[in-house]
Amino acid sequence: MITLFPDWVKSVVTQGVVGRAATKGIFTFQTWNPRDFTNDVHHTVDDRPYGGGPGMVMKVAPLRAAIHAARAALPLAKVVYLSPQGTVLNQNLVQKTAVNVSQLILVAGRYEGIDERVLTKDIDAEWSLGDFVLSGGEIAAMAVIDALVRMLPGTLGDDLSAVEDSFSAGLLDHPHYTRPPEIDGQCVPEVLQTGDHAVISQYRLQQRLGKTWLKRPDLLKEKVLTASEQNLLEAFKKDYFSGLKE
Ligand code: 4FV
Repeated sequence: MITLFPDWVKSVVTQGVVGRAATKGIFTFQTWNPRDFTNDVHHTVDDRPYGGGPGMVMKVAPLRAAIHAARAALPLAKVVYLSPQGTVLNQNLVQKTAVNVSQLILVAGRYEGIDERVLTKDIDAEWSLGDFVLSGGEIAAMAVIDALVRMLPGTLGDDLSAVEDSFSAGLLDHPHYTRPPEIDGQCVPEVLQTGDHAVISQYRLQQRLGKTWLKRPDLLKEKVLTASEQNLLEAFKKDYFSGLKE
């Protein structure tokens, strides 16, 4: 990652599931700081924008030199700049990248952004975390790292976890419960306590279909349902609407 805040980023990336994956050698993580590629006494990495206006812009030379150093270490890398103008990240993009990209250089901007000449000459792709503005690209870059690394074999205790995530198979995730079986008058659905895995699997698929219908109908429009899935969803809707009438 190209960042002006390597220590902060390292303190995050070395934690939790992602940190353990790095320890296990499932992926390696390095940072390059444009400030280390400056030649002036103040280690200047930003300057005022041509044409006037608020804020500062990241200068070409230090950023380009940092990207070149990263490319020298990772010659096969795809160079991605995190910005609100990029392709909005989703699970499809994460899965495609996890399968096809072995080296990734994530460029985290600060200030008002980077000089456009870096964008046109040094960047292969622009990705966005969403339609909002952050103070720096690091949080977006760390989100990309987290989403990617958990897709790598061996990162999650059970690689199946990533398979059944929200958005896998184009559906939201099913509800989750754990002990106790009843608390504050709230019970765990009986079906989950039967130990009948076929029935449980059907229940969970129905919940995924129903939740997606309720919360993200746009995803459902993209998905061709099997006859069995359609029946499960219709039964979910029937229960849902009869519950509304009570
Ligand atoms: C952003 C986003 C984002 C814009 C100017 C960093 C900031 C500052 N990055 N998805 N949304 N970046 O807001 O990725 O340099």
